[in-house]
Amino acid sequence: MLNILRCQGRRGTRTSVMPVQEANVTGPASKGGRDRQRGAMRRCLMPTSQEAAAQCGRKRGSLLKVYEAIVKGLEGIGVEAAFGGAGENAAGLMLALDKSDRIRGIITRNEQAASFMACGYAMYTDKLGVCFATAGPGAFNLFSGLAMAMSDSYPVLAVSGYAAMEWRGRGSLNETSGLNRTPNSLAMLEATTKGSFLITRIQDTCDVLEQAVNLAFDGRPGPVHITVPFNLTHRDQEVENYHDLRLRAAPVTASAAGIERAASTIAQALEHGRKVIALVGFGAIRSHAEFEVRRFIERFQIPLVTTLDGKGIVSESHPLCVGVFSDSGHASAWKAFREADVVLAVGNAFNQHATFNYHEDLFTDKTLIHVNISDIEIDKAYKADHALVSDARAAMDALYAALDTKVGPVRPVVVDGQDWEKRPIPRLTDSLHPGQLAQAIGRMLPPGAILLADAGAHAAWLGYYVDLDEGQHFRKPGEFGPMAGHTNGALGVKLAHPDRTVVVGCGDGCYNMSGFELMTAVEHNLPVIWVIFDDREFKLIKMYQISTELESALVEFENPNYAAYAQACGAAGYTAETLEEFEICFAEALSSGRPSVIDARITRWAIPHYSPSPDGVIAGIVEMVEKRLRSQ
Ligand SMILES: Cc1ncc(C[n+]2csc(CCOP(=O)(O)OP(=O)(O)O)c2C)c(N)n1
Ligand SMILES: [Mg+2]
Repeated sequence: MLNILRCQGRRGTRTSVMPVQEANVTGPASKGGRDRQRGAMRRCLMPTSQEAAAQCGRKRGSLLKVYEAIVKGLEGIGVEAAFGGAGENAAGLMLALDKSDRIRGIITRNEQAASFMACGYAMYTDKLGVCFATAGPGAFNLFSGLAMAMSDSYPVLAVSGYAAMEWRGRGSLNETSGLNRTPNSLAMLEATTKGSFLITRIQDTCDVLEQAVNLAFDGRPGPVHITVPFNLTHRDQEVENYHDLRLRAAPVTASAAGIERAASTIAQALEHGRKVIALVGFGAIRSHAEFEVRRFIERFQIPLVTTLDGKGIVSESHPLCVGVFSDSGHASAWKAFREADVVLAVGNAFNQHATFNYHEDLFTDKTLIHVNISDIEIDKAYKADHALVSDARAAMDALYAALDTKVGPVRPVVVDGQDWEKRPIPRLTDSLHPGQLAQAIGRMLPPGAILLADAGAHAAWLGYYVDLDEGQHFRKPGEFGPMAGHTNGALGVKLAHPDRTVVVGCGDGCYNMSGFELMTAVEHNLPVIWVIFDDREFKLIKMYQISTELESALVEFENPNYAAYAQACGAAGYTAETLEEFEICFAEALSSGRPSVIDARITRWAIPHYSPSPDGVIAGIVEMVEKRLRSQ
């Protein structure tokens, strides 16, 4: 029995009953400037603690300290980066990371950025994102990233320090026991994770780590937290029972009967000439279902609409691709959705913007087949006629096989309008238009690039005007939606994908909140490109104020000379006031291999494409006016 003060699974996480599998152990991996060998898979050897200590660089016969054991355990499951902040409680972890030749320790300027980077590291991989912080204020700075991992299903481990147990209640520096009016970090971190663990005995270290990491990956992935009391980091505290981590997470797959029923529904619809569409979201990208989705829509000639985050799962120029279905999406996608009789929603949680503020009539007279890895998502916003609780890739594979036996050759479907081909850009001034900026980013984005938007109107410009090719990815800031999440998270993405171009299209408000991590990028030579949509305002908030109150206030601000700032940090810095200037700067940034900031000075006189209703802009405005009149 582990001596854990708090350890709670949440709704939607299941205790795995699968047999223990051997962990995959990768060979020595990249770490700044050191010798690297990558990826050789070997069997989990379960070394004795003395062997482990020897492997960890400590003298033979010595044992592992608590953070050395944690680092060694994480090395064994292929973690190659850990992001965190400095502190006395984290000091041992910083030393252990520095000694590791597999995990690169990245100290951020603010721990919040570390938590976002851990999310970025996990975003498109099947790897654990790791962040850490010292006790108290450092740990509290991790909340935003953990909340993002919680809502966007990233497997993330946060390791934090905790004041010495023997001093609990005395109010020692950074104490967060909840006693005697100290803040209660266990309660707070438990509320923001799938499970939070306090290690009270050093010999529980590996068991707790193993349990936490398995919980992070189990079912719908998410964040977990381990906190290490200061007294366990003292010199006399050693782990005598080190063992490697055994990963048990089993894939989530739907029942054969469920697949059969869903396939029959689609087969009958196709037979009777009813319109079937696929509505695909980020869950399908997380599960690497690109091939399965394309094979499915091509074989059965099913038009594809995506959410903003499902964008690009199949090339947006594919003849069956109809665009983005969201309030800032494409009219062609709204039309295809309106006309559909059956909607196969895959890896999609029906969030507010993807449902036009939970539009009541969205599924009236439609059959909804909903595939999601989490049963919590089923029926949450809209009642599903068929629910498949499954990993998206597994479900698409199984649905294909089942449907293939029921459906013969299908005549090619011509989708009605891909309106982003003729998206007009009204020009009121000569200055750089954000739509044109987004188009240029999309046009110049190299194959395999990852484009991240942050929170704000700029995300809508990018979602609407960028066209992705297969192999490229786009991500908006998710359901928790913190500003700075991707401005900082991009560094984690880049570390996980050193061979892919990573570009952030961020608002100036988002950049101002977090742009100091440019120094982290320079220090670690992480060549991310930040394109700042510089409109000197919180455009999204201004639009909201004007649309609801017909006035706006406190949303405008002045910006620094970002190019000069970037250069002062040792990065490349550019200013672009016209489209031509931007294209030159972006081309240079793409080829420079340096962290780069482009200050794109866009006009304020532009409003992104938006409709409050899938019936279109005019119908949406009428609906809004009606609603307002009804509520008066
Ligand atoms: C941490 C945090 N604070 C506040 C918000 C609310 N918020 C969402 S978008 C936004 C404005 C962002 O401004 P900017 O980065 O300039 O983007 P723009 O809308 O101008 O494109 C704000 C304040 C948030 N999502 N996260
Ligand atoms: Mg702005």
